[in-house]
Amino acid sequence: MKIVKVQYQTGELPFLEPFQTSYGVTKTKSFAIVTVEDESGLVGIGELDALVTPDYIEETFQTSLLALDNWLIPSLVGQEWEHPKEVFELFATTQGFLMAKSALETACWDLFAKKEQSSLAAVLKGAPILDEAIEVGVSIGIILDLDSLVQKVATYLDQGYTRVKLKIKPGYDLEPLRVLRQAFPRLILMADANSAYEHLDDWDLFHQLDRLNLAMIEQPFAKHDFVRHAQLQQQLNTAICLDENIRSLDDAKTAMALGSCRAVNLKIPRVGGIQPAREILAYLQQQDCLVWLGGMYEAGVGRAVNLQFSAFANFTYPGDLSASDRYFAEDIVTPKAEIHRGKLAIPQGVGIGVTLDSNIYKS
Ligand code: OSB
Ligand code: MG
Repeated sequence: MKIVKVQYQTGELPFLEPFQTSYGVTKTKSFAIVTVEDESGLVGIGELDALVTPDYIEETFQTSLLALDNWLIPSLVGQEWEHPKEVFELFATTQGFLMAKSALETACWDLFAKKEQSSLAAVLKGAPILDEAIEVGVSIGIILDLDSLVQKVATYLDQGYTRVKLKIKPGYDLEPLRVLRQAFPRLILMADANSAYEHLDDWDLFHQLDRLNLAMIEQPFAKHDFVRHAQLQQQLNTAICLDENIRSLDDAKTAMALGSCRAVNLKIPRVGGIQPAREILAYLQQQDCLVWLGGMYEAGVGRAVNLQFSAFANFTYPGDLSASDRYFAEDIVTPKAEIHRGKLAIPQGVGIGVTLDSNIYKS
């Protein structure tokens, strides 16, 4: 196949409520929808999910667009490829910009699956997909008022979410987690620190968290620090889960070699696309590491990619793959991801299974 034309358009969706992490507060979702067109005029779509600030990773929405314009789109247009698993390699001379690469790469997978008249999940699996829906979890931002926090969690549990992740930061950690554990003794509960801890003094805190029966503690330390995560993992019964650290298969190998974690939050945009994600998944599963799918507050296109990938991967642990209405009043695709009895339906159409609404760039 050959991509002859690439276009993108940017948009914004306001969050229903601000979302606070140890990095700060986010109020709107910025996204770009990328379209790739082949010689026959068939079009695939992908979503850029880079954040506007360089806190979670170095790449930002603006630098992603710069990389798309200057290096990535020119590397893709006019090149022959047989299968989308080859597309990530076309970007090899450009370092970094994994989220921009993912937007293009996932669009090529959508295009290929559409050409095959198959769902993306079935193309990835090489077999029909039998499941119709997948179990999902929810990521909850910092809510200082603990009664409101308990209320919020209760609402999500009513909607059927089967796992709750709470964002923590120094000064907002043990207490809210204790309160949640007391209110919901059997809840599958985990914490995500987004790299907020650094000092040895914090280690006492982790020993206290270790007694709360958390499913895992995500990314306590800095994003390139494998050694300290390994030292902490050795001391805890609770699994450490890495997010920011894992950008490539090499990172996954480093983490396994050092014992830095027992779980990984895998995000397609963070590792550069579907092909790198499935290679990392296969390697980590073979290492008996628990892998689950994370999120980047995706709009409808990115959310559909995550659903297709989940349908293929058969994750054993529910991901941060909530319904569209967990974040947004409106979305940009049909059908919207909706929760029914704790599960999201896998869209049944070809490719990523959803179509773009015509008014998507209204903001
Ligand atoms: O750390 O997992 C994270 C969102 C943006 C950047 C980093 C993270 C997150 C989330 C939200 O936790 C997950 C989601 O519901 O999309
Ligand atoms: Mg995280």
